[in-house]
Amino acid sequence: MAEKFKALTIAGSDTSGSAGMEADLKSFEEIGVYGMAVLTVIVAQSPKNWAHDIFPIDITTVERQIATVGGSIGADAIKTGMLGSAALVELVVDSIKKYKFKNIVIDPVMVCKGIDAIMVPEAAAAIKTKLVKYADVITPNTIEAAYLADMEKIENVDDIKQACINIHKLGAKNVVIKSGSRFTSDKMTDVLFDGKDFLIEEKPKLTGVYNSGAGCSFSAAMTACLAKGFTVHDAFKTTQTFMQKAVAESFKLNQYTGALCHWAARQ
Ligand code: PXL
Repeated sequence: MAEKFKALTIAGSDTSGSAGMEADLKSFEEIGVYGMAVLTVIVAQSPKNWAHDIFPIDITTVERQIATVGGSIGADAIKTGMLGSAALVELVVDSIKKYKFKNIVIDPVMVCKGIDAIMVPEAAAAIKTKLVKYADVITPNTIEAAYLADMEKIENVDDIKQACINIHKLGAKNVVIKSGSRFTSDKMTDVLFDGKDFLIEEKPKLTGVYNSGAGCSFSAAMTACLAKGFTVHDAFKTTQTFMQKAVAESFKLNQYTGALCHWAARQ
């Protein structure tokens, strides 16, 4: 029987199912990795205007969940998503050291789709000063990358490359920045910087698609690939293929948002 690999996400729940822990577990499954989840916050969206409310899980409960995996099961890779407070960021840092987690993918969630202001500034500051240095791979969007890189704006591929260099200096081993939906260009550009070389993937921007949860899913797919023992470069390429299919088959959920079709490659 083929060896089974395990990945852990430490993330928030997106009740609508398109982002957060839900997107992570769906992505793990599609890449063929057993998924485990530590819940940090619950995000509920208003049916009236889709405003996001964040309900934190208390820190002891989060600590106990991490102990379940770290103390007895282990994980071949872990991913962090929305952490919601500086205290939770610190708990994650302590847990990485305590349980010697490896293959660490940090998705430094500071904003959600449609929101460009950093949601919890003290958590963002703790990510920058305390967590980034543990990343084998970090996957910020352009807003998060600008914050981490101390840049005013990221508007083109040269800006992305500069941000990669700045974030690598904070201690992240590999930096992945995707131009994403916030770029006005008609191309999508994903950049991987390994501290030496840039790997650049460019493709035409798909129109009429939904991409809520694309950042979470991308980062989770990378995590699952690392859990299977892929190199970071191979993880990046496999994730490109997975994402392209999932976005192409995305579908509407309601008047505000839609979701990726994580199972598109299976059809
Ligand atoms: O896509 C960022 C994100 C991450 N995690 C959770 C979310 C969102 C955006 O809605 O709800 C739980």
